[in-house]
Amino acid sequence: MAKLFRAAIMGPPGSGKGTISKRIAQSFGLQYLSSGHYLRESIAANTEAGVLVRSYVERSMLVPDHVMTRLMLPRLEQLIGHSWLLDGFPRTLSQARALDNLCQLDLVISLNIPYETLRERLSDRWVHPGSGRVYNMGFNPPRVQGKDDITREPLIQHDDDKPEALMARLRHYKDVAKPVINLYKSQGILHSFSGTETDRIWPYINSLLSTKMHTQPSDAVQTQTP
Ligand code: G5P
Ligand code: MG
Repeated sequence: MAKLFRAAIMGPPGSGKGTISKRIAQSFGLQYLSSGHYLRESIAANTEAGVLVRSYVERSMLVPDHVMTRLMLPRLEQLIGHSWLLDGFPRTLSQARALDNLCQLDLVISLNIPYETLRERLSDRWVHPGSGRVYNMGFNPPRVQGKDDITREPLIQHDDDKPEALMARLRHYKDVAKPVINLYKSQGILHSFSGTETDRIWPYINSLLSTKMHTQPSDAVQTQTP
């Protein structure tokens, strides 16, 4: 039986976590869990928890740790026996510790993308609210301008992708991510990738995962980052 593989991808808003996660899930057959997707799903359901979540996401603030762990950990518990990839969780040290209590990650990918690149990308980003499908008017535009490729419903721009919210998100991200990155560095599972284009970073991540997923931990090789 293939070895189980558990990974997480970290990076500031707009760094390409979602784009890269989808490529990883497709190429390596991992289950893909996105914290942003589950949050938007709970907002759309308009439950009591969803109303609370909305109040944070709309202000570009991190959702409290206990809400996040309650949203994510049960989903992971259901995936015992599967390989998976987490996008956007854990984001704080407290979330990372809660995850650690449930299982040990094999690998963490951290994306370092310059601020100017993030700003350009996010101001060009549109989503289909029903499904969470994301488009970029330059990088992956919809087939019909302003319309979702599958449903043809209108695309919208999230309030938290607008410039005033963005600057605050990026600053906050760095402060909160630092201890999480240090934790995974100390565990020897952190791999950082820097660059301005997803298509140039992707081959390095692809080759890292090919190596890691087909190698036992005892004979794992050290991977170069670009
Ligand atoms: P999310 O949904 O996790 P963010 O803010 O972390 O949101 P986001 O915006 O989803 O991150 P991403 O996934 O890192 O960005 O990037 P992406 O969507 O793949 O790419 C961004 C855009 O750039 C897309 O349009 C894409 O097509 C384009 N793109 C990608 N690569 C390239 C390229 O090479 N070139 C070009 N030109 N374009 C490219 O979280 C949302 C909110 O939920 C809460 C927070 O409030 C957060 O703000 N939240 C949490 N709160 C607490 N704890 C947690 N764990 C939380 N998780 C989420
Ligand atoms: Mg995302």
